[in-house]
Amino acid sequence: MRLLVTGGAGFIGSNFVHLTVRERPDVKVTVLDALTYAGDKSSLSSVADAITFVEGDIADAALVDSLVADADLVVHFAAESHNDNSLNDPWPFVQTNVIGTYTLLEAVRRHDVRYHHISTDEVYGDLELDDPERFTESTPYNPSSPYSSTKASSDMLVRAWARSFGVQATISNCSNNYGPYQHVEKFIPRQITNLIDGVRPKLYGAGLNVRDWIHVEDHNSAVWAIIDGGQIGQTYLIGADGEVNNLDVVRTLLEIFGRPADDFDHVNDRPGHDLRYAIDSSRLRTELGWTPRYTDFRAGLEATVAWYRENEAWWRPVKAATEAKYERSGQV
Ligand code: NAD
Ligand code: TDX
Repeated sequence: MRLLVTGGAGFIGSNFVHLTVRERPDVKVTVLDALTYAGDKSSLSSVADAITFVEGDIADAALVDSLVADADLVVHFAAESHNDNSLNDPWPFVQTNVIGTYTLLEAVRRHDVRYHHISTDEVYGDLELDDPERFTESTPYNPSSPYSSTKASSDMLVRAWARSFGVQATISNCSNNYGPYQHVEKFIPRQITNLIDGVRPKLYGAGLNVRDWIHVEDHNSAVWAIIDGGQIGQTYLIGADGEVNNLDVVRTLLEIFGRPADDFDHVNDRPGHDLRYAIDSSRLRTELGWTPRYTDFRAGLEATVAWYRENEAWWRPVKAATEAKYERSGQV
């Protein structure tokens, strides 16, 4: 099978490529990635000989057409992915997440290629802390940020292209991922690398916002389960029952680093900050028999801390610039 992975030099995409090379030797992988600030080719260095890497933009229609023409399956991870950036400058989010997805959809339509669309639970908006309901495949869309609204837009395009043009598509909406190769702008790696540097973690507001954490390996095993057995035209929610509030994440990290429980700073809250995400992944579990393997969050965090300790050469070059960007935006 010839597989085109967009965004394969990013966090989840690079982990997906590693998993695929490891477990699916019959799959011929091509990665298309623009190597934006969030992409790093070195995330793929250990599999470089096993894949083809193309540097390019998913909104480049001619390039996308030629790559899709040579593929049996497209898995689309590429996106502008960080909420804080989307508040400072929304345009790249519209360009990549909306126009880029449109460009891919037109190509898979022309060449009748199977397409899997990677999306987020943020398209559903947020929940109250005490709401007994969780997001399901039928929860109405209600995105809050420029990031999540462009992801919601891209999902809508996929649904329309599937229904109107018969594109062979599936969609997955996953909760917050953590694990190796995540950019240090994101919450968990930002705090881990701060702690390695002896800097206090930075909590937005009171820190009571809840995220439904899933290890990136579990996200990617679910994506393969959907590719293998998912119904065309269907949406699947991916989650591992990992609800934790940000304050507890920081406290656990402080414990792992042997630091006092109050050794962190409260900083300015994110405007429009979603309160809680929570996923009901029953469809994925009952229909496709998927189960997560990394269900011990503390153990997963310890392994992630170890990875950042052992791979300083990977993150160190972008740490100072990332913190400078936070300084400039006033979100210190
Ligand atoms: P990331 O920011 O780490 O990586 C994005 C990758 O896409 C980078 O390699 C970047 O260079 C590439 N890219 C950006 N614009 C491009 C363009 N125009 N053309 C080609 N490549 C481009 O993101 P991530 O956290 O790995 O997220 C991957 C996907 O998963 C996204 O679609 C995101 O919405 C979705 N998602 C992420 C999470 C999460 O917790 N990180 C959760 C659910 C869904
Ligand atoms: O320094 C910080 N301090 C802090 O308290 C940062 C960077 C974040 N936070 C908070 C904000 C959120 O409540 O931590 C939580 C997680 O923040 P992010 O890592 O920025 O993730 P989030 O905004 O929840 O979005 C993530 O999950 C869904 C991904 O970035 C998205 O791509 C994905 O769709």
